Parts: sequence; C-alpha cells; structure tokens
Amino acid sequence: MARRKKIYEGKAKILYEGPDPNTVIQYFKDDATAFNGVKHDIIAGKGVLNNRISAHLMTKLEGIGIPTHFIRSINMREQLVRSVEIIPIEVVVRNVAAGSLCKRLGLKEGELLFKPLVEYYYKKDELGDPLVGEDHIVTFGWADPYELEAIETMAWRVNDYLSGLFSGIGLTLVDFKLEFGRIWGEYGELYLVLADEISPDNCRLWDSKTKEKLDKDRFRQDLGDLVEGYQFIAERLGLIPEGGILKGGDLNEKVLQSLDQIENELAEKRKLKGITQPKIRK
Ligand code: AIR
Ligand code: ASP
Repeated sequence: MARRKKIYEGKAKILYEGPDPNTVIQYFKDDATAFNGVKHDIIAGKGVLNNRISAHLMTKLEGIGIPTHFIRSINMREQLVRSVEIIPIEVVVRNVAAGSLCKRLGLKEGELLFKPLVEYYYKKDELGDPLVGEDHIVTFGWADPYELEAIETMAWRVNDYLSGLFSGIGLTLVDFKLEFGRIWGEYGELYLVLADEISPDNCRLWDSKTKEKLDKDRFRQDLGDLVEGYQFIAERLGLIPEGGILKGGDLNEKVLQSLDQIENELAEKRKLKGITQPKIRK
C-alpha cells in the first residue's frame, strides 16, 4: 500500500490524508492516556472498540439530523471523515456529578444534577484544558455567538438522544465531551459538524443498576480491565458478538475480521445543514 501522509498524531488517534482533499482518515490507536498524557499505557483492543463504537454513535446521530464529520468505516481501526477546522473548545455535558466537577465544587460523585450542565473547556494541552465561559470564547474569537448557540443546541440534542439510547441498554450516561468542526461550502457558507470521536474514552458510562464504571475512569482510577468495560458497552450496543474480541488476552482475529463488515447505512447520502445562509452570487 502506498505510504499515506500523516497530518497529525494525537494521544489516541492519528489523522492521515484522505482520498480527496475534503476527507481525512482517522486511525484509532491502542494508546490510553490520562491527566494530560502523564499516565500512558497501550491496551490491546481499545482502538478497535472505540472505532466501532464511535462509528455507530455518529451514524445514529446523523440519523436524527445532527451533522457529523463521519463518512464511513474503512476497516477495524480506521474511518473516513470530513476534513474540518476544529473549534478549540471541548464541550462537556453532564447529567450526574463525577470527575472534575466533583473536585472543583466539592460535590459527591453520583449526585444527579438538577438539569444537564453544559461546560466549555479551552482545548490547550499546555494549559491543561482550562474551564472557560461563553464570554471568553467570544472575546478570544474561538467561536462566534452564532456558532456557540448552534453548538449548545446540538450538545443538548446529543445528550437527550444518547442518554435515552444508553438507558435503553441499562447504562447511565454520566457525562461526555464533544468537539465540533467547521466546514465551508462552495459559496462560503459555514457548516458546523460534530467531530473527533464519541467513545468510552470521552463518555462516562455506568451500569445503571450496579453503578459499575465501564469507561476510561477504569484506567484513570486504576480500576483495571479497561477493555472489558469497553467490550461490555459494545456488546450491549450489539456491535460485537457476546464473548468480546479478546481470546486469552490476545485479540481474536476471527472476530475482528467480521467487524470489517461494518454498517455504513447513511454514508454518503447525507446533506449538511448550514448555520449561515449561503451568499448567493449575483
Ligand atoms: N473528557 C474531557 N476531556 C477529555 C475527556 N475525555 C471527558 C471525560 C468525561 C467528561 O469529558 O471522559 O466524560 C468530563 O471530564 P472531567 O474530567 O472534566 O470530569
Ligand atoms: N485525554 C486526556 C489525556 O490524555 C484527558 C483524560 O481523558 O483524562 O490526558
């Protein structure tokens, strides 16, 4: 295979140039990091599971009219996505108190919030992704007020939809992080799309009955068996066969091959919805 040009390497993913200039290939690594990369490990199977889970959730969200960067799955570790300009804001939606919210405000983990809470963090590793308000975002030009409004609306809709989807399979969506990107159309109109990934790396998911943590907190808090948690989520979503993708600690190649036949239901049939009116040329 011809060598592809690497565009960017992050902590959990690599981006390669796609087959045309508007696309990018997103490769999911097995690397797990936490606390801004201070803690690091390689966990066999994580990339495959995140690729599969994210493809599925993005496809579902497209199905309810939320535009995403996802185009289609390519293989068990890669997906084709639209090339976007990432807005440097991490949008966190919380339903139940956990993580940094508890630390910052002294809340008890597991407390149900009176209403979902939307927070913004400035995406800047050197600063440890600090919490910011809407005014910071507008003042420093990270996003304009129209974009912010569209982002908040989408974040609420994603939360409504995913909370329902997970509660239907016995899981509680405690909180999650979204990233958005800009795409410009041929008339200079702007499209905002959901980008990055939606996986147990950036969602807290608990078993609704036992409150067992199934997400990356297993790694952050040394609870062990990260992949088992991710597998459990994928199994509940019906994305992998029961028994998972591991066999005696190694990846089960046979099961992995079968994951190559991945749903691409909505791929390529979609239209983007602009948040600005196209400037019609006279
Ligand atoms: N998150 C935030 N930055 C990176 C990630 N992955 C996600 C966490 C958690 C939510 O955002 O995975 O689901 C809130 O994180 P925290 O640490 O602010 O409590
Ligand atoms: N993804 C970030 C890191 O690698 C933060 C986290 O998920 O805890 O440090």
